[in-house]
Amino acid sequence: MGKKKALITGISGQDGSYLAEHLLSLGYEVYGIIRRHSVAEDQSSRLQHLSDKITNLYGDVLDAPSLVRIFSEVNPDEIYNLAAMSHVRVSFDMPSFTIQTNALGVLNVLEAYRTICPNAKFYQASSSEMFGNSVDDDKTQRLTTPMNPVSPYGCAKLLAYSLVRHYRNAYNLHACNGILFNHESPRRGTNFVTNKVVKGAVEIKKGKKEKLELGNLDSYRDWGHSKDYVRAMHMIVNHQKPDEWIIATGQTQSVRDLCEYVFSKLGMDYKDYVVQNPKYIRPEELRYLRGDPSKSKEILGWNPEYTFESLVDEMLEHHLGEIEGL
Ligand code: F7E
Repeated sequence: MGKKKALITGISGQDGSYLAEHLLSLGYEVYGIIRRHSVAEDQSSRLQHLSDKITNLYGDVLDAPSLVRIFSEVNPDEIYNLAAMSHVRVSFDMPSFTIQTNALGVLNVLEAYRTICPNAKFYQASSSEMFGNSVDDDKTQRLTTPMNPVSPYGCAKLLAYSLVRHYRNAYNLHACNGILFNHESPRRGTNFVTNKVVKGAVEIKKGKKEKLELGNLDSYRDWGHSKDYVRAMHMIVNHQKPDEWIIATGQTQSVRDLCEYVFSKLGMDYKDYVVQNPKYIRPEELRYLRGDPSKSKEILGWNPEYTFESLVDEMLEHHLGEIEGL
């Protein structure tokens, strides 16, 4: 039997690059869809070390003909739909684009899947942002917690999630939803709060910056490592029954806890440097996330290797190295 073929939309993102590495290590042939960018280097900067091992094809989830061409050409065994406009605050500025990409784009992908390669297995990158401010009495979100999204991003992800379930049932497809809580790494964009705080604190430590401007310090997130979460994606797709899964650590920290940890690791007090800028406050905020991953642990055997501390330490090491290298 030849190698299994995996097709990843959004391969140029944080998760796409780690997933490509993981699938290569398992012996897969990896194909990715990338959008054209005027700076060619920017469209695949996270993939440079893999360039001779993967095949990237130009396409876009909003361009249905490109999906038809690519799905026919590759004929994948597994499809990972990670393409999205992934920044929640930006989704308030670009609601229509967000909903087109994160919801209608998924519909385009599902249609190409259903009509061209219905025997493939499909993974959809669903998100804890779908819960909005719903939380169970024990301060946890689980599969039964109502979903009441509070951002254009969350609304679009909820529509996509529902479409995946509908396509599974209506057309008997092996289509799965992974509801992933926040997951970070040194490859995280620096406009997400973890990498923004780590990079900002390192720059302050090195005298390259005086203040760090943030929004709401009192929201809580369940932060894991992207490397652990892409392993879960593969397990989800390869479980015998297509289903919904929560991937989270079960721990929660506030943005303030994050600042305290990062600055104190560098021998500083965050209160001397962090200032609030209203421009980073969201029109409606998801205040608290803590996921219950027990089903994924019990049935898939998934377990995260990183803790909050080892995740942040790895990000710190990365940024300290970058600055040293200047
Ligand atoms: O914000 C607060 C902000 O942008 C986390 C995406 O991967 O996870 C991510 O969405 C928290 C929020 O991630 C700043 O208000 C304070 O409460 O890092 P974030 P997110 O919005 O939780 C979910 C699961 C996804 O699916 C998304 O794709 O931090 N916060 N001050 C700030 N956030 C940012 N970005 N910048 C600040 O200055």
